Amino acid sequence: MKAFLISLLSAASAVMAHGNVKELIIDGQSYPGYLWETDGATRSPPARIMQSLPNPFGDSPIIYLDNNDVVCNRGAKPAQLIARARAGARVTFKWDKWFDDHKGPVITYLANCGGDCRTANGADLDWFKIDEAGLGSDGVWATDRLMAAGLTWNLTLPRMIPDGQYLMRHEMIALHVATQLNGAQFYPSCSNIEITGGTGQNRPPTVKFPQAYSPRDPGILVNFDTKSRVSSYRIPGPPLYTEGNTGSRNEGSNSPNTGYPTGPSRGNRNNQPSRGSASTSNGSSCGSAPSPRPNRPSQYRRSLQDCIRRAKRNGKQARNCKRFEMTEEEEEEEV
Ligand SMILES: [Cu+2]
Repeated sequence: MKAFLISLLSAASAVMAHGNVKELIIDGQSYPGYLWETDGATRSPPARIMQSLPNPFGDSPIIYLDNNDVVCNRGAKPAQLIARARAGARVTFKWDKWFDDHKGPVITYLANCGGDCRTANGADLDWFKIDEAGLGSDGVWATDRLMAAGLTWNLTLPRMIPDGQYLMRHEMIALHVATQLNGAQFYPSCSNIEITGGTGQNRPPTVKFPQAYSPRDPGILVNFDTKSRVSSYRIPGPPLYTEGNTGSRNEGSNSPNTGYPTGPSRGNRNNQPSRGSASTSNGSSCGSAPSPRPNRPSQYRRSLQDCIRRAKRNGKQARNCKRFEMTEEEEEEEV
């Protein structure tokens, strides 16, 4: 009975409030985010620039990468307002709350809607990364910088892309249990902006979501404990889109350390806590995984089965589930 209660409690804690963007300031103009608790509780939610978040659990993590939830969040519906933004405008994201043990990168992408973003489905679009920060060379995580800046994140829009309507996907990724497969937590949202006045000469290479992320990417399935000093971290997704060496695009951003920062090793490995347990004990509301940590191969197998089951249920092909398959090496390990 006690064990049952404990597992119920930890399952509940896995869906407790974490955070999302409550306001965007674009080119000096303030826009509310999608306020899932109130907007999502009304029959006809007010028009927003941000695609809908689920209610309940609009601020809970996305875990699985084998479906479209990670693109713009669960059940995201196109937003009906569009924020005007000059090319090169400053964008500020204001988050409502965050846990300081939820450490990881802050990443923002754009995708041209090819016309009207009010009917846009993020999974159909072509994305490029316009801002990223992970582990700074000072050893400070981007999420910590965001918290220190009053839960805000700033970036500058590109100046050299074609004018038009874009979906802007902004996310934090929490890595506190990411030593486990499907342990990383994604907190994405997508907002409509219309960029004008750009020079238009660049056509950035693009990726699709959710395919841009894979459960075993080095920045998603990690080999370090975020409670210890981490020496390097590779931000997931495609390379950052940059506009030559003008160096101006990221001015005013609180993410000066772009690229794939590999900070200096900060040594003292002796002080690192044991990695045996993935659960935290420092008062986080979402530190522990919903179930005890199985060894990795059987967890892959379960993810594969989950993936195939979900694909079948949604009438899709299980082709994307291939990435959950074990390597021969891992099969052997399990025996
Ligand atoms: Cu959490």
